Amino acid sequence: MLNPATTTSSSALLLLSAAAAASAAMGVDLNWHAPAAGAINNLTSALQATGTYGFVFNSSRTPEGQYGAYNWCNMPHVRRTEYVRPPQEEGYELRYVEVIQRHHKRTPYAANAFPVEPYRWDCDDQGLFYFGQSVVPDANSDNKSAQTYWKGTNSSVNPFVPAGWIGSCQFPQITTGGLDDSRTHGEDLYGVYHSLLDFLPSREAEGGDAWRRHVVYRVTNNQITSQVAGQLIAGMWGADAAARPVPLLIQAAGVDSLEPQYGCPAGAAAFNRLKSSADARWQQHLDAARALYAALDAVSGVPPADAGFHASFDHYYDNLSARQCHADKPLPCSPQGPGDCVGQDLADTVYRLGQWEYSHMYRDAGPVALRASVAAYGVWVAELAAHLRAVAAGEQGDVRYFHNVAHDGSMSRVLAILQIDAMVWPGMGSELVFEVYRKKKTATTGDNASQSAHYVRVLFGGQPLKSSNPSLGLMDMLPIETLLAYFDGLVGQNASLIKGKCDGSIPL
Ligand SMILES: *[C@@H]1O[C@H](CO)[C@@H](O)[C@H](O)[C@H]1NC(C)=O
Ligand SMILES: *[C@@H]1O[C@H](CO)[C@@H](O)[C@H](O)[C@H]1NC(C)=O
Ligand SMILES: *[C@@H]1O[C@H](CO)[C@@H](O)[C@H](O)[C@H]1NC(C)=O
Ligand SMILES: *[C@@H]1O[C@H](CO)[C@@H](O)[C@H](O)[C@H]1NC(C)=O
Ligand SMILES: *[C@@H]1O[C@H](CO)[C@@H](O)[C@H](O)[C@H]1NC(C)=O
Ligand SMILES: *[C@H]1O[C@H](CO)[C@@H](O)[C@H](O)[C@H]1NC(C)=O
Ligand SMILES: CC(=O)N[C@H]1CO[C@H](CO)[C@@H](O)[C@@H]1O
Repeated sequence: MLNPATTTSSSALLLLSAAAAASAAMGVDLNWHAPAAGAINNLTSALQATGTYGFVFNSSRTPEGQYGAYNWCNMPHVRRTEYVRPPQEEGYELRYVEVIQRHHKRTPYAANAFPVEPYRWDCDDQGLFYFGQSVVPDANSDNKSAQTYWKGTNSSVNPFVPAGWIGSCQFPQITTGGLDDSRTHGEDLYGVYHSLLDFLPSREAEGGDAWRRHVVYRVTNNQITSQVAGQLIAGMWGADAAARPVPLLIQAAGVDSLEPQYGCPAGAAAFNRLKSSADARWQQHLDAARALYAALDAVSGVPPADAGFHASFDHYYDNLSARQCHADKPLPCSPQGPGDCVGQDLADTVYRLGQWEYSHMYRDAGPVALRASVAAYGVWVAELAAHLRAVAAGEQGDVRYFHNVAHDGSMSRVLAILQIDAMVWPGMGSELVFEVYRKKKTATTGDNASQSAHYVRVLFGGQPLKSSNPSLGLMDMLPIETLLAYFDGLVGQNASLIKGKCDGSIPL
């Protein structure tokens, strides 16, 4: 059988050189540039500092006056109170907004449970609504479904006990606190893009029909993103959104670009390598953390041979932080020795190492950190680029606002591709906003302005994102052509480079 990778490689390479040449012609730099050196990507601080660099890990509420600071439980997003409007006298007119966010706080994944969990985690105060219903307009009123929801249960007969967490929640599911945060997030977005800027219509306009024309919501195949979307949309649009159905776009399992789920062996191999002994810096951090691992294993009962818990701090980080974000879930104690508990210092060290690991994987590991993310997330970037291109061409139709609800792996890869100067592990609800502005024609910009006067502002945590790549820099009113040339050079228009980068027929 012919190997499609081999047969496509010469045309794929042509695509690659064409894309790179077009970007070079624009003077756009496609290279990786190192992030700034700081405490997060300094292994000495990760291991030896105390506390968490002022980052919050124990509440969705960021202390008054500190909004914008990192809060793992509920990351900052755009809000009326902090939002910085572009200078109006310069004539910037907002044309399009695309948001990508991580879901809000949740129960841990089952895989992150310790062998014996000391307490239950119940979710009886909410239901996960799940049903099919006709959306044909006539049928909708006649044949509505019952409002059915999942109620976690266990049987007094079933002798099998689930591994890890015990309780009526799904592991994972968005907790009631996470639903509250999702709702506030939606209210805040409405506060900026309707109340402050009058860019989106009011909730009431045209009896609630106006906003539906202008907005699109998209989720991944992981149900927790739909759980967030339900509350977020109700937070944005109020009672009407809660009363009448709202579609959520979702791509097919196995190819979903938002999660991402499409197969990308070369990207996965590159990620695996930078998290292995082949990467000296990575191995050095695991070696340096031996004593920490021993202490954690002793309290949790996780076997030292458990590969998942010892390949990185991801599992310990998730297991501990999910508890601390929920006030009634204390840090765990050993089931063997009462009083032998995970202390806050130990948890804080795990949190610092988690930050170090994300900075390594997505930024510090070198050009491979950029290239692996480009392969693994290039399809979504090309989708975003297509939206931006349509806006610049005045062909976006009615859609003004596109909101993606995704995961930390999604956010991290976008941040890697944008080459954020100070990488963090994107916490719950973390948000990136791409705003497209058109500069109104004025006497000084001349008649040709409409052809080229679109600018992009990228906000992370509500503030303009600073990139280490000199072509992107502070992403505050970047000419749209620059960002498109950068994206096209890396992923190709319509993601033309990504299948090749994933199957190995185009070099990463
Ligand atoms: C890392 O942090 C340590 C301790 O604060 C400091 O001595 C060292 O200079 C830092 N390294 C770099 C590369 O900044
Ligand atoms: C949360 O952690 C901070 C330190 O990061 C601490 O000062 C504060 O008391 C903690 N809050 C709660 C409710 O435990
Ligand atoms: C409603 O369901 C019934 C079956 O119970 C079906 O015959 C009917 O066509 C449905 N009505 C509409 C409007 O879809
Ligand atoms: C303005 O547009 C005209 C017609 O499309 C073109 O000939 C001219 O070169 C443009 N000027 C600039 C400065 O781009
Ligand atoms: C990308 O896809 C769109 C829609 O199918 C098409 O119109 C456009 O020509 C394509 N662009 C390239 C460069 O292939
Ligand atoms: C801890 O986290 C890992 C990774 O998310 C997960 O596989 C495991 O089940 C979790 N264990 C507990 C007890 O939460
Ligand atoms: C494993 C588990 O959750 N067991 C619970 C099943 O429900 C009974 C009450 O009906 C609880 O007592 C068990 O703890």
